[in-house]
Amino acid sequence: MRSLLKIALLLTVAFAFYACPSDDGGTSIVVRNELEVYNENIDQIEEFLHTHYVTIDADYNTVFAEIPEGGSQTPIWDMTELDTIQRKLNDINYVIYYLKMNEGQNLNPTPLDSVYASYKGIVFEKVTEVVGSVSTTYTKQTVFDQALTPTWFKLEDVISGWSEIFPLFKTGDFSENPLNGDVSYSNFGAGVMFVPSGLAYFNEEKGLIPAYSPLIFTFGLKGLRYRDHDGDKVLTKDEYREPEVGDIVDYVNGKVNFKKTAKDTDGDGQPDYLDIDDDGDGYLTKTEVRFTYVDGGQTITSYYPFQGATTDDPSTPYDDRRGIPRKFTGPIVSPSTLPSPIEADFTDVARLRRHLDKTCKPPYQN
Ligand SMILES: [Ca+2]
Ligand SMILES: [Ca+2]
Ligand SMILES: [Ca+2]
Ligand SMILES: [Ca+2]
Repeated sequence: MRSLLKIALLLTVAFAFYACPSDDGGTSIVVRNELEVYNENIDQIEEFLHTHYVTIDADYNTVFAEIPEGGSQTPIWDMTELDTIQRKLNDINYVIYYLKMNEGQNLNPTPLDSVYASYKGIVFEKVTEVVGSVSTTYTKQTVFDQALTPTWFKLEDVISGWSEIFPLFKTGDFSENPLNGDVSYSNFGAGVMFVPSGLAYFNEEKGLIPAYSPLIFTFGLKGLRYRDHDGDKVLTKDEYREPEVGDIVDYVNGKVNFKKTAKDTDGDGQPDYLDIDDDGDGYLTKTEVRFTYVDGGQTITSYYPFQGATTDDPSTPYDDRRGIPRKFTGPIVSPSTLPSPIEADFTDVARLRRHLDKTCKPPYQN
């Protein structure tokens, strides 16, 4: 019974991997033991890291080459830019090696946001060639997919390796050439990830990727779009809580189950980033985070950001330093009125936002 269940689970894992970067269908073959495959993959990756060096140009284009006999090149394994993250999936402690060539300087995505990324995907395998009585073994690299011009991806929809590694990088700057419209990017997040097949396509053959192949992705994070999954005007990045140390990260079909670790203010099983009434008080979050202002004689409805700006922009007819307020804490003028607002209600960093506060019911004062 136990082994049947295990087989059923493995089959689920095997057939439900998401495709990245492009899903052109794949062929699944016999399902092998996941731990056995992982151990094999991590050996392949570590051997590659020990035997290869990398050259990187000013745009972080990356080329890997085998260190020749007696060569003095620094193996990737010894580079200070090499780091790891660990993720537990199906009782296996997965390690993802990655190179942080440049962290980037602006914004980083959560695993639920969209990234605008250029990338190159590489598979590698040991090949032995025999000519006469001489046999030579070398590592053959094959680029199976690449996008030199950045492309949009929802990190939720792509292989786990991507949704785990991209949030560790930030976007940079870009400028457009007014003469030809060419966009150039600078100081963006640029790296390389070495992904075991269990966090990619596992037993699927996809185009030039054989089943059970660990993958290398070089990538540049050129832009990102913060998403608002539930359309409640609070960005997912402010509703979703990143797993913290000690959290058990839950996986479904080889993908992080974001719903499990995300915060759920009202405990109704619907995490905040998918809940249109986060505190379960019967009033939509969207109505709890909005405010109105008058501009040119017209009353306009807008929505507070989660966190206000550090300085007020004089060109806007409202105070940009204000974010979603907490329950107002100012004086009660008469027994029939609600507490009046004070400025700290909009700016106190540690405040409980009113859409998360069950005791704070409409009507709201602006
Ligand atoms: Ca939202
Ligand atoms: Ca909820
Ligand atoms: Ca919500
Ligand atoms: Ca509510």
